[in-house]
Amino acid sequence: MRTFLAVKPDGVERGLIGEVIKRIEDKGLKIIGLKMIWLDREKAEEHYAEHKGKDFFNELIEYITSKPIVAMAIEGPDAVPVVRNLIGTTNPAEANPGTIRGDYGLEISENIVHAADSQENAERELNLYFNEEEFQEY
Ligand code: 3AN
Repeated sequence: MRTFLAVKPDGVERGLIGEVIKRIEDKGLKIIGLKMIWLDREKAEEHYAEHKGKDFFNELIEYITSKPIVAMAIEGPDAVPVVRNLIGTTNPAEANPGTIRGDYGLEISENIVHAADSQENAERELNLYFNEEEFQEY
């Protein structure tokens, strides 16, 4: 199974790219695609389309486009739920210690990483950031 993860602007700025990669690799998951990109507003709105209309939408788009992000395609058994468990719950203040958000975050608006929450969203998000031929199968 494949999933999509992104280190968000606060994670990039704080120098947590390596820490996130380490946890994914330590778990035994395989990174098959990796790139740093600076989202424009249009692409950011497409990514977060499900949140359009919510009161935090504008703040979310401003934040996700404020600095580069690091996008990853990850492969492994049950990659979608396994990566969701690695990152922890949306609100870092409530996320369990041992998870990325639990160990490094405090604010819901700056929660370090994003990961797809279903197989359907994983495929949608992977298609948004990668072309199939960019994946390295090894
Ligand atoms: P997750 O990132 O755990 O899948 P979502 O999809 O519910 O969580 O939310 C997407 C992003 O929107 C979150 N990572 C967070 O940055 C932001 N967000 C969600 N809920 C709120 C909120 N109540 N206030 C501010 N930002 C929020």
